[in-house]
Amino acid sequence: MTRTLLVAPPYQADISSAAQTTVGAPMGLAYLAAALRDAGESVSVLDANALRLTVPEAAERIVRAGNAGVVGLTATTPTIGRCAAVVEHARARGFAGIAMVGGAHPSALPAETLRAHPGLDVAVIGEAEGRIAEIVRRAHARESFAGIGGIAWRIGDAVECEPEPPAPPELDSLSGPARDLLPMDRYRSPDSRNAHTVVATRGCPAPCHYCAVPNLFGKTVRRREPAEVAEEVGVLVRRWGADHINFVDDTFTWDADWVIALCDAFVERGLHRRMSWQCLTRVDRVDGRVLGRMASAGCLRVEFGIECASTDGLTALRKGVRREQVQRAFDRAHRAGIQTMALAMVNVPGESVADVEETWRLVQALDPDQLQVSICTPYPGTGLYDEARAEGRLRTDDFARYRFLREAVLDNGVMTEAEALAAQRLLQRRFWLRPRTVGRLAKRSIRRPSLLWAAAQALPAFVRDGP
Ligand code: B12
Ligand code: SF4
Repeated sequence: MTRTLLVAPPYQADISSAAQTTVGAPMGLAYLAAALRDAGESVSVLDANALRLTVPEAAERIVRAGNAGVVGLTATTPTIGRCAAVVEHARARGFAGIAMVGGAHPSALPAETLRAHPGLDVAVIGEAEGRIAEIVRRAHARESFAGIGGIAWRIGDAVECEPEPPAPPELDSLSGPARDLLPMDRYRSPDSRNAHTVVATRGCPAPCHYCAVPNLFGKTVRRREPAEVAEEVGVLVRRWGADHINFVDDTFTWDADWVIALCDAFVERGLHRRMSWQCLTRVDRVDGRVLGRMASAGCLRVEFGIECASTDGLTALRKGVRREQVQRAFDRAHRAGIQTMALAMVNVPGESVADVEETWRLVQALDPDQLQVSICTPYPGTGLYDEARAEGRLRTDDFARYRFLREAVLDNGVMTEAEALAAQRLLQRRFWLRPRTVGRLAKRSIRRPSLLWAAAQALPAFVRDGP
């Protein structure tokens, strides 16, 4: 019988029509499951999202799993309410164990999370591999969590909180993610029906005002050994049939020498012939040499956060990049033969509808292969959230609405909510319906039929609700 069940709540239906064509593994839970197994704990993972379960169905699985003594859920800001709802439904069906949450949202607002959701008992702050076995042991034994660090817990009507987590463990000392506990046949992306996620680094030193990553993973980039990463990719290819890898690191190319060593490790093992890969990075952390090596090691696409075109907007976001650097990075990637995805933003503090037009001109000049337009959203754990809250510029306290592709919860001081939403849709539609984008997609679909499948999946919702 499973004593501990880790749960990823359902959220797929809430993200954009285009984003829904990607289903990714809950990597945090997979790492935690491995750490628990190492400690001899019997653990299972329920990826309710990939399995497309509803909240009551997920709760039913918790109860059917033999009523695990501890349930641990992973939460971002828009999914914290969903996590609490899963627990409530499970309790209504007889679940009497300890319910804990971790992830970006509880890490930013641990005590508030417990106060807002009486069904939740424990909120864990930051990376938890080093502490999870002890937390779970104490939860089963119903002992106090005092002294663990980086944790909030409920005692009767009160909430105790130890806000400082201990330093996270070295990444190479962690056991690899317990993929055998995940529904591996469910993970896909537009590029492949067998696409899998890898985490090679954690943390980011950049000062971006809107980003929760430095709060969650710290302000230095911690990297795994390139050979270890290549071994993990090799297992994904051989054991799980992966032919596309999505590196979800936030600034994959922070260290050029590390990237080159990783590319060499792929090539030495012949992996570049068996899979393609993509990553996310900053425009000021790539040059022609690195991009060239990435291309020859199988890199299909790089995603760059371009945010917005106006200098004032970039200053408000504290992005720390200039427009010339953005253009240079896209030109270099295209010259190296790597596709690009531009991650743009509207509703940036102080931005007007005219500024959004400027962003559209920038997008046209960059000529990316793909575009995602977010609506600037103040997530807890960011400077933007603290500032917007202090200045009364949050349009709602309902965290379920903090979905950066669907809602405009920040009053940016200039645009109305309707204008911000319209601006996002306009940019997305202009881009995705332009003949150049459609033509490229059609051409690439000949080599990658999964793209056609993804387009067919996304199209009805795209036409109905917008991107
Ligand atoms: C890949 C990714 C996605 C994928 C999700 C794939 C998946 N299956 O999870 C997609 C594209 C679908 C996505 C969507 C969204 N994402 Co996202 N995403 C990421 C990204 C880049 C990597 C996630 C990851 O794998 N991290 C690596 C693992 C190891 O870390 P982890 O999951 O956080 O887990 C560790 C700790 O948090 C903790 N922990 C986590 N869960 C639990 C549970 C328990 C019980 C315990 C004890 C501990 C614990 O321990 C883990 C191990 O150390 C992160 C940024 C980042 N670097 O993490 C953003 C990030 C998580 N996303 C973010 C956001 C905002 C979203 C969206 C809300 C955007 C939107 N569309 O509106 C949606 C929400 C969907 C959702 N999952 O809730 C924000 C969250 C901020 C916040 N306060 O909520 C982040 C931090 C990005 C950012 N720049 O700010 N995302
Ligand atoms: S947006 Fe990207 S570069 Fe900026 S802090 Fe977050 S992860 Fe780092």
